[in-house]
Amino acid sequence: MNDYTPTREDRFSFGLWTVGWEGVDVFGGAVRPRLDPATAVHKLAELGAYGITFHDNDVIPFGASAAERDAALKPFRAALDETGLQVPMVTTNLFSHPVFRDGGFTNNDRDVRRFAIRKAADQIDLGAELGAKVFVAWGGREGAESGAAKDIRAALDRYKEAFDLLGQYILDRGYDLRVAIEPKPNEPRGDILLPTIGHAIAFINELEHPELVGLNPEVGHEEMASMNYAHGIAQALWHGKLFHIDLNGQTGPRYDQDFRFGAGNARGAFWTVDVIESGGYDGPRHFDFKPPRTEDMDGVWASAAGCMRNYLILREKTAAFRADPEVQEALAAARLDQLATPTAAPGETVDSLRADEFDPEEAAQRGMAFERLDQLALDYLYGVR
Ligand code: GLT
Ligand code: MN
Ligand code: MN
Repeated sequence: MNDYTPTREDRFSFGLWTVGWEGVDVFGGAVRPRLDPATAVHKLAELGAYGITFHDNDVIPFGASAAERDAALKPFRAALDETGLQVPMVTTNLFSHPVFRDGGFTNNDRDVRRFAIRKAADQIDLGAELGAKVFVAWGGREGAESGAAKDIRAALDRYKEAFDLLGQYILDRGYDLRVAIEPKPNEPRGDILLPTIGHAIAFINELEHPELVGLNPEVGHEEMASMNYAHGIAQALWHGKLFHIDLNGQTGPRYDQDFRFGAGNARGAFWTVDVIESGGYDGPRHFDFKPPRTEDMDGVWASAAGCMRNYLILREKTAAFRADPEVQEALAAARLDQLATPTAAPGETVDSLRADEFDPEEAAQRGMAFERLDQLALDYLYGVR
């Protein structure tokens, strides 16, 4: 019997800011002590993760001198060397310091925008040095609370400018690294730019180097916007744009809950794992969650372990679902094979379709047999099959 113990081959990674979250929220202060980055590396390695990701300021204090930066990085690098833990992704904090009160890349203040781009480039340098393949851009403060305060078209021009400059920088330096935009509809801003996967994909098409930029969709962020996460990442895959993923749990459109993966919308999590495992995604399985404020450090590690355990449970269930002969029969009854067949044969035109003999009244009688298929999935999810 599988005991759902993660191994490095499972490629689970965690943001340092997740297990390191001290519990500061809008209603209260820290409930847990600062987590030393090197300790986090050792503990995650012990739990079976293969990677850790971080914002510049998760490790290096804002405004650090070169000497302070080196001193902060030294024990972190040592821990990476000792454990062999990878750094598959890095990101920049363009939202915590008061200078970013109106965002970074789209701040109305030009000097702040120039500073934000330099700050991101510094973290791209560090990421490339540590072997990261993805640079995540979560623009949580890029947005507005009111109408006239932000000219959205001008802000998108500036957003594009930032990605164009950074894309050129990556090319000029010859880095093997791509950028992944993380959409979110709101929180901390009243409305955030690039609020969903779809908005971000359309934006990427306007960039100078669209091939360098893709997505890092987060479960909770899409569900906050009432979107279907599994559908969203499937579309991102279809566009060749699923560069990275932020897995966590959310219960419907409300504040960003950041539950551990598998908590929250369990049915959504089932289809999420199904798409990740069968849809051609080959990046890290990255968790971006917040261990609730109720927990002490033991609870934090239990929560992190739970993310991986739930993923492995769902991976087993979705694989069993796909392999089940009754499911395959139900898929055929639901005509998934027909959906996979091109509507027109090679060389056909609209005029050839006119030659069809078709009785809509007869076709209208056909049920789609989806409920039986979905019940088989739920039987697996609920553990009775
Ligand atoms: C922040 C946010 C996350 C982003 C992180 C990357 S920071 O915790 O809530 O969704 O992925 O910047
Ligand atoms: Mn979130
Ligand atoms: Mn995230």
